[in-house]
Amino acid sequence: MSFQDRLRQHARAVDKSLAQALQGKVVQNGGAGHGETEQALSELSGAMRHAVLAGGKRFRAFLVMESAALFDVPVQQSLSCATALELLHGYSLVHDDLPAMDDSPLRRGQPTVHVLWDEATAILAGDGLLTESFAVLAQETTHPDPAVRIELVGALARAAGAAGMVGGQMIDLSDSCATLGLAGITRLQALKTGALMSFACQAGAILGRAPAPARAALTRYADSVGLAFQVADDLLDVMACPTETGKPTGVDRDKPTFVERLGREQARDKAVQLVAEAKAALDPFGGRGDMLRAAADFVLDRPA
Ligand code: GRG
Repeated sequence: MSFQDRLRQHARAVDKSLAQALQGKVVQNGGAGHGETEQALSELSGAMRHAVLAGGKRFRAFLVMESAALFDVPVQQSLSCATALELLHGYSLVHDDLPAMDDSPLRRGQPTVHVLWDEATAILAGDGLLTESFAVLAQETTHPDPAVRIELVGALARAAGAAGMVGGQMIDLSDSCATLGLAGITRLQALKTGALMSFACQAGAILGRAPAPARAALTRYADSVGLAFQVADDLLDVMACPTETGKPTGVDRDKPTFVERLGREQARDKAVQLVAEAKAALDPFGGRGDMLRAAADFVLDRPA
């Protein structure tokens, strides 16, 4: 099967699983309330569903599914874990788009949650998605062994939290960001974007109880892919238009990016080099790593 067909196949399964994960959650739990209460909870549910179901490439989910496939993990388990990760990714995008952060009116070609609802609903929808993500990860469908589920919960919490994505976002928003050199930008992006990509690949290894060398190889792969993804994002920001990206472009103009520091050509060269490093990290898996190799190529020329 081609990479594009596999990406579509996983995305369809993940979309269905995400819809199930969010089905009736909020309203059922508030069933004792009166009409207005039910209406408020239904708004929250609608905002959460919009945040995750209105598009998305499901690239992180793909990484979970394909890294798990290396170790013959049952699809139901990797799908459950991929669903948890996409819920959490959805939260990060809703909060990132808020006026206090990137203040973006568009995401995935659609109005953002705070535009369609309001800021308070967007904050709560993000909070709801973040917590639901861990509820899904803790379900038995993710893995029958509670020790494996606990390892996943700990790994996702670390990747998403202050030592990972949240820390990266904080650096990104701080004044110190303007003076960052290449090493600083690399660290910022490794936290903000890379940490979740790294979790995606580690999750496959955790589900498959992979030995340490295989885990290390996947970490090297994910680090390079995560950075290449970000360089490609920076290039899209300066080269694509909003109809292509589904979000405003040119927004990084005041921020230090790989493109701003290196220029377009060198930034593209860097992304090409990172993709080659990612593919080389998969050598221990031989032909079984081909889908992940294709995923690294996809990052270079991905649609927004
Ligand atoms: C608010 C705690 C907090 C964190 C936000 C992930 C993030 C941190 C912000 C996203 C802002 C952004 C545009 C980052 C660039 C790379 C990136 C993560 C793009 C969005 O991911 P895609 O392209 O999105 O995989 P889809 O829509 O395909 O899911």
